[in-house]
Amino acid sequence: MSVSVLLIRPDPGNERFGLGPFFRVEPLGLGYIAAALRQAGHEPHVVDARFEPGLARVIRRTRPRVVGVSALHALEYERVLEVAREVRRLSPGCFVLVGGHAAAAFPEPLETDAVDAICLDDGEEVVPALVDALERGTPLAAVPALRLRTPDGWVTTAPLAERTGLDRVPLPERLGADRYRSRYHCLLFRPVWLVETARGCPFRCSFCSVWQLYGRSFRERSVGAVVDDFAAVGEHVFVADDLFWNHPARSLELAHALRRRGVRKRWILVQSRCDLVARHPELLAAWRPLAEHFDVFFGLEAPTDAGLAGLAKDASLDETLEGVRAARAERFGVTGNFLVDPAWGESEFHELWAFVKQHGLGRAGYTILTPLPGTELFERLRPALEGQPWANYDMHHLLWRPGLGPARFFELYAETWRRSVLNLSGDKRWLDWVRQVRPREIPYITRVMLRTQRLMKPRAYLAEHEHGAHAMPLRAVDPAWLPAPARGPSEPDGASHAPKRALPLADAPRE
Ligand code: B12
Repeated sequence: MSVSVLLIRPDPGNERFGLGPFFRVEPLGLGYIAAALRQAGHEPHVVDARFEPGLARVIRRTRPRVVGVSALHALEYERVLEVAREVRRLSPGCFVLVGGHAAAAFPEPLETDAVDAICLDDGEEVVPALVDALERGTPLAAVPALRLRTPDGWVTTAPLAERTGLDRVPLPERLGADRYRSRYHCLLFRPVWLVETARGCPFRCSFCSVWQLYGRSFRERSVGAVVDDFAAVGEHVFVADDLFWNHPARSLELAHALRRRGVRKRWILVQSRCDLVARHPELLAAWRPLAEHFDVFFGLEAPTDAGLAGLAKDASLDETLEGVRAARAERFGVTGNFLVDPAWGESEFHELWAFVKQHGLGRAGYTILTPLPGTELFERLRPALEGQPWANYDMHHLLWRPGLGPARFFELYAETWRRSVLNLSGDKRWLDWVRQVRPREIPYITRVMLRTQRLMKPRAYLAEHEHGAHAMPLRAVDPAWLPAPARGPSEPDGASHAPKRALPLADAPRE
């Protein structure tokens, strides 16, 4: 029998700082789960609560037996639990399941009475298996990759026999997301579609929770499925892949297949590494014709070799510069992110500003080094982080006492943002932004740009830090808890499928 399953993308609620207001994209993970449920004969409903808040009405409309709530970011844990509690109150008979990156990487905060199970892996196999078990009344303990609430406490079921192949569900169901399509945007571009061609990353950057969840594995969707997806979506595409172009031969094949199909978009954004494109400029040349505007978001991270090594980036500053140069040579828009460490003194800020200026990196953004749950860094700093609200894990809040003290730290952090193109009193003015958009988008881009100005106001950060809804005193970090600088590359998952530092990426075996 077909089971009605409601899949909810909650409103994270905390978007005063950070990327949230500038990038709103569809819940693609729920689209893949919906497709898997449809394949299994069930009736999925995807609801984006950022644009459709009334849960009571949604539940009346969809009459679910199972409600799945997505927890993509750690900053959303508290909101996810609020949604779960509301579902319980409105529909006590529903089974409440939580899943998504943050839930799988670190389920602990979700283990409450409001939740029945937490998905510890990707959802394409696990969710239909769980729904089938509920429908048939078979033991849930036999469903893989779950944290399960039982009368004896929370238990973990067996892991999936192997990582879910991405072709198991080749295309997402976009029916749900299409109801909100006009609301999805990335800065200037609207509406936006999210497309996934591959999942995972073989590198081991200390601040990232993705490789730690997926054991440095890297999975690819088949070229045919990706081409069908690209051909079906609209003119603005954000590629969700953790590391685009990781497999050069397949990336070239994909570019050629897309060109043969006549795919050409108005805008594409991908996320990649500088060292990768520095070594494979032919990928840039092959992909550039596929869009009128093509942005690449690089993990720039640090302006020095020592800084990169301290983050286990396994790349050099020369490679950063070569990657940026290669991308610019092919007329890619170069964006990216630097990490700002709360341990910094004045000189590290000045070093960053000088680097950004020298290399014209005004389109980069800046985030505060944040120990994400699911990382080793988080485990090390745990004693100092105790009690910090999850909503503050948005990379724009301090979670422990900075070396310079909060007031001076925020002054310098805001000053760092003032050096970006988002600063309307900097080199790029409001009129320059407006000239880039279609006339009907002018009111919208004006609103977005006004909101971004908060990133440049030290007083805004300080007010948030001292009196914000989630204000919490900061503890000092014992230097012994901080990671030792740069060790040699360790082995992923006990296997040997991660690229060694000296190997060209083309030779890196994949799962
Ligand atoms: C797209 C994306 C965004 C989008 C928003 C996405 C959205 N829909 O709202 C934007 C660009 C806005 C964004 C912003 C940020 N992001 Co983000 N984002 C991603 C990214 C790159 C891809 C997610 C995705 O769609 N993947 C493709 C789909 C198909 O996969 P999926 O979502 O994982 O879904 C599968 C499973 O997770 C599971 N699943 C998903 N939902 C559910 C629900 C249920 C019920 C179940 C059972 C299973 C399940 O099944 C799905 C199918 O297998 C991830 C990287 C990643 N690997 O997760 C980072 C990631 C989630 N983001 C991250 C971060 C840190 C941020 C920011 C804080 C960064 C910043 N600089 O400000 C901001 C926060 C914004 C805010 N205030 O809310 C971190 C989160 C780490 C953490 N533990 O919190 C990640 C993991 C990146 C990283 N390398 O560390 N992000």
